[in-house]
Amino acid sequence: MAQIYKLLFAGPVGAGKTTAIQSLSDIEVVSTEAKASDDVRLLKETTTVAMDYGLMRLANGDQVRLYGAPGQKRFDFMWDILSENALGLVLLLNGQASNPVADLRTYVTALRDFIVRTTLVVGITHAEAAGWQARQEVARELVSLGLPPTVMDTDARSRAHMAALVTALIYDIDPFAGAAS
Ligand SMILES: Nc1nc2c(ncn2[C@@H]2O[C@H](COP(=O)(O)OP(=O)(O)OP(=O)(O)O)[C@@H](O)[C@H]2O)c(=O)[nH]1
Ligand SMILES: [Mg+2]
Repeated sequence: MAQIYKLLFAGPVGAGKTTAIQSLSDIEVVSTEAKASDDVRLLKETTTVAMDYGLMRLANGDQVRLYGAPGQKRFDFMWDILSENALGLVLLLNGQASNPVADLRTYVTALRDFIVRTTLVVGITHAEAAGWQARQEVARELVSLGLPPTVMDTDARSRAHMAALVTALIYDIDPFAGAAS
C-alpha cells in the first residue's frame, strides 16, 4: 500500500529550507515569504514567517509531504506545530555561517523530543565554499550528542542533493521503503 511520509525541514535563517522544498516538490510550493525586518534584512530580502509546503511523489506511489519551518527564533512556536506527526527531521545548516556546530546545538535542543522520537539527517548547505571541516565538526558533535552522524555536504538548489538527504531519512524510518510489496 502507498505510504505517506511527513518530513520537517528546519534550520537557521538562510540555510536553504524554502529552496530545498522548491527543489524537491512535484507541486507548486505553498510559501509564506514576507519582507524581512531588522537583523534578518542584512542577510536576505524575504523570510519564511509560517511555513513552506511541498509534495514529492515517489515512483512506487508513496508520497512525501514536505514542511519547511521558519528560521527565525520568534516563530519557533511553529516548529512544534509543524513537527506534529512528522516522521523525521531534515536539519539544514549553512556551512558558511560563523558557527554551524552552535546552530546544530540550538536546533537539537529545541527539537530534542521530536528527534528522539523520530530520526534526523543533517545537510550542510552552501557547502561549495565551506570546505569539509564544517561537516566533520557537525558529525563529531552529533556523535557526542548521542545522535546518528548522518550528515552530507549539499546544495539546497540541487534536487539530486536534497533527494539524497530525504532518501537517507526515509530508509532510516522504513528500511523496506521502495521494496516490492
Ligand atoms: N550558494 C548556495 N546558495 C544557496 C544554497 N542553499 C540555498 N541557497 C540560497 O540561499 C538563499 C536563502 O535560501 P532560503 O531557502 O530562502 O533560506 P531559508 O532557510 O528558507 O530561510 P528562512 O525562511 O529565512 O529561515 C537563497 O537565495 C538560495 O538560493 C546553497 O547550498 N548554496
Ligand atoms: Mg524559508
